Amino acid sequence: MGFPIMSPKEAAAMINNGDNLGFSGFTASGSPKVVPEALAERAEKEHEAGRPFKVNIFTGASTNNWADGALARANAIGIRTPYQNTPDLRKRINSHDAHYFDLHLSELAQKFRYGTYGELDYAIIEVAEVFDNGEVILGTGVGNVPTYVAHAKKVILELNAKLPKDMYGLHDIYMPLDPPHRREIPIYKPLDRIGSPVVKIDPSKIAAVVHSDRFDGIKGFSELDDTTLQIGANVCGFLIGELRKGRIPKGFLPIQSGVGNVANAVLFGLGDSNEIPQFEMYTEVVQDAVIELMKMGKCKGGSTCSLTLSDKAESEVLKNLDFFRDKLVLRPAEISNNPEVIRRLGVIAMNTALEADIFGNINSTHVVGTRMMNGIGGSGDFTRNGYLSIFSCPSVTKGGLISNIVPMASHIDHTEHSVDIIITDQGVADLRGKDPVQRAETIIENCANPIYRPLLREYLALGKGGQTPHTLEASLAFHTAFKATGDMRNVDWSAYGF
Ligand code: 0RQ
Repeated sequence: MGFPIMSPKEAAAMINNGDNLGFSGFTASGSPKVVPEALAERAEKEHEAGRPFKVNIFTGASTNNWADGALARANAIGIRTPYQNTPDLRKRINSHDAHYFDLHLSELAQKFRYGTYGELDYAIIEVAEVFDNGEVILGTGVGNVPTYVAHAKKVILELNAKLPKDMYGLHDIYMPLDPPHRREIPIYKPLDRIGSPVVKIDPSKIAAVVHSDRFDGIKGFSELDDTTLQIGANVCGFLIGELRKGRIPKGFLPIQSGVGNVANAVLFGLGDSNEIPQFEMYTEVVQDAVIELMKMGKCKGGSTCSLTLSDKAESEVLKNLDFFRDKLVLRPAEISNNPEVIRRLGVIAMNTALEADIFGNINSTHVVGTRMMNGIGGSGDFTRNGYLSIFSCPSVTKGGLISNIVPMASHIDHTEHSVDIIITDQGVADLRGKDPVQRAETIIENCANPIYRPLLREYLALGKGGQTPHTLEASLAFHTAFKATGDMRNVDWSAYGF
């Protein structure tokens, strides 16, 4: 291999204060590990010497504790987009040390190509293999790699010894032309392959190859509790009902499922149900549950942007690639999350909400309307374009101090126009074809926790007309009560003159 081999520290030393960096991967999967960690150490030393040092980081989605975590602890992140989920970075975002803008994941690559965010100084890319002609086999996540390597002045590769060379053939790398030349993206079935198994990098751009040998470092899921299991059962019951009514075709439709314990429970529920036929996924993350469903034969295969697997499941997949190769297609984020393809395939989109309001608007991102949690991620790409768009969440959080069903969402990521179904541990609210008051009634009676139903009914009754009968001065009364007393149940309508 004719490329310069460097230590993480040497590679990090090439990066300058204020540089724009593009990272590989999507979630912790496929994100660079050793170079960002070395960069964070360098930033700490620069800060100790009284010199400013921050970099702007563009990724596929969230990363890992060696990248977002270490760089945030070192206060070395200037601009950050499009998604994150690391506690240390969350703190920096909410204190404005890091300037985060929250973006639909499908949009970042093309916005880069349109020139919206300027140039990339370095792309830092984890690979399973690099060839002398500059072609690389990627690892467990693709994200925005094709665009980043095409638009970076220089590329640093992390060659990860944990990734087998026979990952060749898992990836399907395709970059659409930009308007006005863009044509249809020719995916007609979830597992269609339309691109190349490798990413082609101009060899003259490869400034360093750095060796690494780390798994993605993703923890397994916690035991499913009763609430999560009930949500999973309610989602499955709803889907079976749609199947029986013929509103989902007998052969089923491709599924997208978000990350987290609820998503995992839903997938296990689908696996347990005899009535749900074998299905495919068109999704952005494949979690442990999907791997189990593939082994059972319930899931025939999945198109995804990443294998967001625990280290145990990752190791199992990498050791059994012959079994998984024809069941997995790893695509760039702008294709895995592409609105055109999602609409064409009729994807059933299933995502998690922080809170839903009684009229069907969803807050996925902001705790009590102000503090960023993670970001919208791909939930908007799928929700707006899915055949069926489902949101689930527990009916209450923190032992009942918080109702996840509120009069008015304190921040809105997905509007009433995009949300078909809301599901909690209490039941299912089918919002399709209902006006705002009908939606409110079904959400309160089917999804709200019984301890909050009387308060929500009272709020709805306060409304004095209009198609969406909000009482604006009282619309955030639940959140106000929570901020004042730590318990949303302490709403006092008399404080609003009622
Ligand atoms: O707090 O960590 O202190 O216990 O929020 O809540 O119930 O564990 O749910 O892990 O599935 O995350 C929406 C954040 C849910 C996630 C969100 C508190 C709660 C807990 C987490 P603790 P849970 P999950 C695919 C699609 C947006 C992106 C997306 C998410 C913590 O699903 O980021 O969908 N979605 N992407 O106690 C205050 C409320 C709360 C609340 C929960 N109403 N108010 N706190 N919590 N509800 C992935 C990608 O795009 C890559």
